[in-house]
Amino acid sequence: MYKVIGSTKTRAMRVLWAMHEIGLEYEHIKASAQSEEAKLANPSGKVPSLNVDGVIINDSTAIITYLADKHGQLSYPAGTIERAQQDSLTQFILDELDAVLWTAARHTFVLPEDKRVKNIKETLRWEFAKSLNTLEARMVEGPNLMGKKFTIPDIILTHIGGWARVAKFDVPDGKLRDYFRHQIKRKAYITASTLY
Ligand SMILES: N[C@@H](CCC(=O)N[C@@H](CS)C(=O)NCC(=O)O)C(=O)O
Repeated sequence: MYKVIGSTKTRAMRVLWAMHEIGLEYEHIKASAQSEEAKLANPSGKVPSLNVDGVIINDSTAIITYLADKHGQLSYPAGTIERAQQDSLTQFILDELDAVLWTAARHTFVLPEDKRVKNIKETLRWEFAKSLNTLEARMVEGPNLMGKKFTIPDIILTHIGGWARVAKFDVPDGKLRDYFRHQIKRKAYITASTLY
């Protein structure tokens, strides 16, 4: 039995979305970051975690990759060129977009106030915009990042699109906006995003 630990308002949303795309049964522990339940699964107190028959996996990308490989969906098989290209997109999105939004969040409400750097957001917004341009240049004919096949980086990127909107990081009109509009119509996304 799978147990997803982490509220929908966090990166746990990525895991819940993947669960619904694959069609898996799971229990949802709607724990906040730094709650007792989160700390039981991960000493850092971060969410999400996945409990697989008593064994814990931390990190949304590690969890989704495990589920995708195990159930043969949302991913090209390991050892293929397509998988290498898919992983390359995943790493770019994590390094250049997820990390930037996370740094903005840390300096807004996560770090103790005396550790926050003021005015860091201006630089982060600039970096984010630059990375969106790079990503657009890498995009192939869709509707997904890897073309016809919907894969792991689509989940991560689309989640980041929603996060950017909430954090007021601009996504200008263009290929990526159209891409986000398309992805958020997926049934599994809508189902997962209405869980609390
Ligand atoms: N790379 C990790 C990041 C996990 C993470 O930072 N989660 C946030 C919530 S989305 C969290 O728990 N933050 C609380 C903290 O850092 O104290 C993942 O993708 O799961």
